[in-house]
Amino acid sequence: MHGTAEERAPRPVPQEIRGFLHYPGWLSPQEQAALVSDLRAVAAAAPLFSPMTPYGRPMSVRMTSAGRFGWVSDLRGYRYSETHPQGTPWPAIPASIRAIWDAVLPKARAPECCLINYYAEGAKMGLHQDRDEADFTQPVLSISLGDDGRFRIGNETRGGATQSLWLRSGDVLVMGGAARLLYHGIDRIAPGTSMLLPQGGRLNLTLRVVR
Ligand SMILES: O=C(O)CCC(=O)C(=O)O
Ligand SMILES: [Mn+2]
Repeated sequence: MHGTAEERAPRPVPQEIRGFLHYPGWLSPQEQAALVSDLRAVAAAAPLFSPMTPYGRPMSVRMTSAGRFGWVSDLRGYRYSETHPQGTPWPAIPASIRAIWDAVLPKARAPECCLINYYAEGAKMGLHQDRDEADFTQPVLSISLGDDGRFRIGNETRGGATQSLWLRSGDVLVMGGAARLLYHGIDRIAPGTSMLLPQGGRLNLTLRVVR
């Protein structure tokens, strides 16, 4: 033991809910602050934008990405793109974020996209499936930072009973295996529940294997 600042609490054991694996408090407060600083650099190169749905309505969530591919949406549809709407390649996935994927999912392929969603007060994300990726054997890993978000889980088709849980700052959630194609979304965020982001709101990162 070194007795230095490097020590941290053991990583949490996952709680399973409908096949999703929830790791409450995976990241220490120091790790969360370091991620936010890395994300500021990503957003400086690839600014957050408000995607338009293919149906012509702006999403309430603002987005950007890091990695070889970023997720975009406009009147042409949902897809992965090698460039930001401003025309530039996406910045690399920060090593601090990649390290979480490697620690939680040592057997998975390398992530090719880190989608960054910013929820200001009032923003939400309707129930949807993540199915723009080519290989559904590969999980999606989600990291929550900032204010609490109420995450809703449905079924493999629209409708039916749903269940919800609060995702808090520092939580990691793995959507893989039988849960990979379950409908999910964010009902709402709870403003003022975290001091991590000076402007408030919630950041969610999803790491994805695209091809
Ligand atoms: O914000 C979240 O926790 C979920 C985000 C999500 O489902 C997505 O970006 O596809
Ligand atoms: Mn999703």
